[in-house]
Order: sequence, then structure tokens, then C-alpha cells
Amino acid sequence: MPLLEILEYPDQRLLTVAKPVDTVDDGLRALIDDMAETMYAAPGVGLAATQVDVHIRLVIVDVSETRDQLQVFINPEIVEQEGEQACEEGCLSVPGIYDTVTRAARIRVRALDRNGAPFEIVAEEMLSVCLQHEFDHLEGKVFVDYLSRLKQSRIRNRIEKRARRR
Ligand code: GNR
Ligand code: NI
Repeated sequence: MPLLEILEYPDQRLLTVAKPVDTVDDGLRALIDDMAETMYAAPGVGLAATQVDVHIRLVIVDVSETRDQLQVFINPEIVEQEGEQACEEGCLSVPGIYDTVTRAARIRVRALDRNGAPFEIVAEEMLSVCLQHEFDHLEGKVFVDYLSRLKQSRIRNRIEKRARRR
């Protein structure tokens, strides 16, 4: 199966707000499989459909060390959150840029799995960080949006310089 192309900041398509999935069918499962292959190849710990230019509410993550614990979240909702944690984040759509973002420490998430069945999980630590990062993509948001204006303009400059060298 082909690897999907990952959109890179500041691509305007990353600003798109994703639409809810209305049917979980084989076509959607084929997209999930292609996204998983793309995420593992990158390599990344998560991928939102937004990043591959498909604007539906679908996210995959795998925070396991063994890279064999894929988790699929369709139409995810954070139904509870508490506490705060700061984590150094990166993003496949903002390659080579890392900075600290403060998010909720513990979240309860409701979503559909790859068979369309509803489930709920409580996430902490890396899974919590990663899910919040992915859910932001569905809202057209990337982690650099949390940084100061100065840091954002430095990041834009670095990306422009890099693009000129290519
Ligand atoms: O691979 C990724 N690593 C990561 C590290 C810290 C916080 C969030 C992430 S998600 C990122 C993959 C990605 O860009 N998903 O949207
Ligand atoms: Ni990302």
C-alpha cells in the first residue's frame, strides 16, 4: 500500500476543521491502514486524517515501545479533563521543530473504534499528550499555535530558509 503524503506547516489545508465520520465502512478501514503504514514509516506516535489532507474526524496513535499497539479514534470527544502537564512536542507536519506545550494531564475520551463500536478510555502521560495533539489537528490547530508570536515567526523563518535551500 502507498504511503500518504503528510502536509507541512504552514500549509493552509492544516487549518481545515474536520467533519464527523458518518459511516465506518471498508473504505474508512482502508484509509486507517494507509495512515497506520504512513505513521509507522515516518516514524510518528500519532497521525490525524487532517495531516494527510482528509478532513474527517479520525485519529490514530501508537505510544507503545514495541510499535504494535495501534489505537483508532473516530469522532473522538474529550468528556473529562483534569490537571496539567508540560511536554516537549514535535509534529510530523512541522518537521525538526520541538517545543514545550502545557496540556491537561488526564483526559477521558469517548470515540468509535474501527468497527464503529463506541468505547471510552482514560489517558495519562504520553497517550494523553498525543491524543490532545491529534484532536487539535482535527480543529485545524498545530502545536506551534500555543507558542509565542516571536517563536512562531522564528519557526516560519526557519522553514522558509530550509525550503529555499531545497
Ligand atoms: O510523532 C509525534 N510525536 C509527538 C511527540 C510529542 C507530542 C506529540 C507528538 S505527535 C507526533 C506525530 C504527529 O505529528 N501527530 O500529529
Ligand atoms: Ni502533529
